[in-house]
Amino acid sequence: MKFADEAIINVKAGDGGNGCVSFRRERFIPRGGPDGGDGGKGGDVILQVDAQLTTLLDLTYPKQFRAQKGTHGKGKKQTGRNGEDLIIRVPVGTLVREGQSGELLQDLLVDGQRFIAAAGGRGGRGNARFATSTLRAPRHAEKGDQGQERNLRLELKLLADVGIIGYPNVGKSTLLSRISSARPKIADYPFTTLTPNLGVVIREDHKPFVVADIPGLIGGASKGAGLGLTFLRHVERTRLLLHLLNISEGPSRNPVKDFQTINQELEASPSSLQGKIQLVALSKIDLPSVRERAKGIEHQFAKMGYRLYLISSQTGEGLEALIEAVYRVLESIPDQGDGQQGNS
Ligand SMILES: Nc1nc2c(ncn2[C@@H]2O[C@H](COP(=O)(O)OP(=O)(O)OP(=O)(O)O)[C@@H](O)[C@H]2O)c(=O)[nH]1
Ligand SMILES: [Mg+2]
Repeated sequence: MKFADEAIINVKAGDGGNGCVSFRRERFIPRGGPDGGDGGKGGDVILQVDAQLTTLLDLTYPKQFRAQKGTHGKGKKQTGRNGEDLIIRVPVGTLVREGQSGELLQDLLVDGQRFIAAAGGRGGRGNARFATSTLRAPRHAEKGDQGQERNLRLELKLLADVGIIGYPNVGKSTLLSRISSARPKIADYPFTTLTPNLGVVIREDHKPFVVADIPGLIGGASKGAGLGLTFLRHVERTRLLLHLLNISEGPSRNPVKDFQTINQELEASPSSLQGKIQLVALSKIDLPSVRERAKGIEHQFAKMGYRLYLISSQTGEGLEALIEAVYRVLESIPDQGDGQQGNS
């Protein structure tokens, strides 16, 4: 499966132009000195953050990015032209990793931020530069340096404040569609959501916050079951997780066990989700079978130290109380990016 939030690209900066070997040839000046110019510098390949972008989709094809070469130096001390830089636009939250080792090279967070992905080669010096009092007619010039080339893995981490997590089909996307203007696909089967959806929650007297609806998780996800944990990196930077539970499938569903299973997967993930604050909500409270069991489940969670929010994305019940709780948590913890950037 191909995800637009990851792209493997090859970047090659421009080679520097060669220096030139040349001598002045003019009438009446029999032994003109060396006048070979320097080669131009090769263009850099630069990644630049563009806040308008939300995906890396544009980079999945083409995969190769080449900046222009510098041109060679010429006689009469003419310096070669510098190659033009190639600018690749990427969304906010792009992580740049070395293609093979996966080593993190840069974390692109701010609109306009730039990272030189491959540095252009230096232009070679022309022979005019090598003239000395003892060597008046140097017959050599430098070749331009080669432009840097490397493979990079780009990953997009969405910068959401809140991540909605839970089993497939519990109503995560429906909740997002209810509290924000996002319109994710909703359907009565598991794994409807294949890539994260984002929405902004706007309420009077509050700073808007961004919610990410993450594809459903299942037991074994850390070992690749279902869609795996690929998308958890999107919630690494969230300040809070909203853990959604659903028991509408009937009494076979044990919400405490579901809650623990997902949390074990989070523990097993390489990302830094352990210990993130979670709000826990039981969805589809409009269904009589759900409401019947809600009280007992509330008690079970209270014993574990969690307040259980009872919500229905269909009727809207409990949603404002949940959003208020989210605001309270967000106001009590530092902004995204602070102290979390190193954990990628
Ligand atoms: N009765 C009722 N049904 C709901 C409610 N919320 C969601 N549903 C239904 O539950 C089903 C699954 O909803 P989704 O929002 O697609 O669930 P999801 O958690 O995003 O699922 P995945 O994307 O597969 O992980 C849909 O048929 C929804 O209409 C609710 O509050 N009440
Ligand atoms: Mg969904």
